[in-house]
Amino acid sequence: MRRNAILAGTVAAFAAAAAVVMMTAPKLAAADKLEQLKEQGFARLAIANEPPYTAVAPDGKVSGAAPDVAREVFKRLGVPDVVASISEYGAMIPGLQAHRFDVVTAGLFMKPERCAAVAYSEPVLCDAEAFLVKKGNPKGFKSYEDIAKDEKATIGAPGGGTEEKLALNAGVPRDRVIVVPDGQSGLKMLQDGRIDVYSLPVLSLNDLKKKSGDDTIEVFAPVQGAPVYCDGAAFNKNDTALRDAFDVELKKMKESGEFAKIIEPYGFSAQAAMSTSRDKLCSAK
Ligand code: 6CS
Repeated sequence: MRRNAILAGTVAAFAAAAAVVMMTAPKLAAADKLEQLKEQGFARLAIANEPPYTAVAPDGKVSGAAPDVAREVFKRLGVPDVVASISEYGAMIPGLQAHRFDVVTAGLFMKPERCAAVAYSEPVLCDAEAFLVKKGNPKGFKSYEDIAKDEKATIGAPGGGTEEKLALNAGVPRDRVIVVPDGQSGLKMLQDGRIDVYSLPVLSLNDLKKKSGDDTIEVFAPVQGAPVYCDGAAFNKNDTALRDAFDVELKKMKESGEFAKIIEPYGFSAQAAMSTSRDKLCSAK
């Protein structure tokens, strides 16, 4: 009889210990994530190479407003460097969930469906949407609906990106929404007449147009009916402790003016990011 009582007690003790481990393990893992990055010496960023949001120079140097903010925040957290890998927008969230990188810092705009899949920081970069079109905008495209109505019109946009979704949601048929891997490809496709419109955020197209030196094209902005979006740094859902630590430093930089000093030379507005919040952007209709 006594032996059974001891056995039952032991089993109960083991069950209680297991429950504690189950409850605290994820938190410990999350808190350890920052320790792991400190030991690793760098954070792995996903970027798109879409200036001025993100850029990789021929020598491999990573810049752009989003990586520059992330580099400074991680430095303050004790993670001395960042390394970046280029990803299509549509592959960023799956890559984050597969732990191929530690954070997406690429202008990945906050939208409810993305907010459900990742842990966003507070807002960093805000921008409206734009169209790159032939000079004079000969077909008069001012909205995604205008493109839907013109049965022959084609629009280029990043695969899995916001502009692709906006075009499809506005009624542009799938076969008239052309996936474009990067800015240079989109520019060339427009110049060659293979698409009628190339859509990216305003600052991206302004940068592309300026560097092209091509006066036969122009930027129409803002696209009518499209929201102004803001991105945040996007973390794996299990890394909310790391995300929270990132937010503490981001808030200090917003309050000190350091945040504005980093993003405003790229053309972004610190005020636009500081006048909204993750909660507002993730609950937007
Ligand atoms: O978040 C997005 O999906 C969009 N963000 C940027 C900065 N460029 C294009 C992309 O579709």
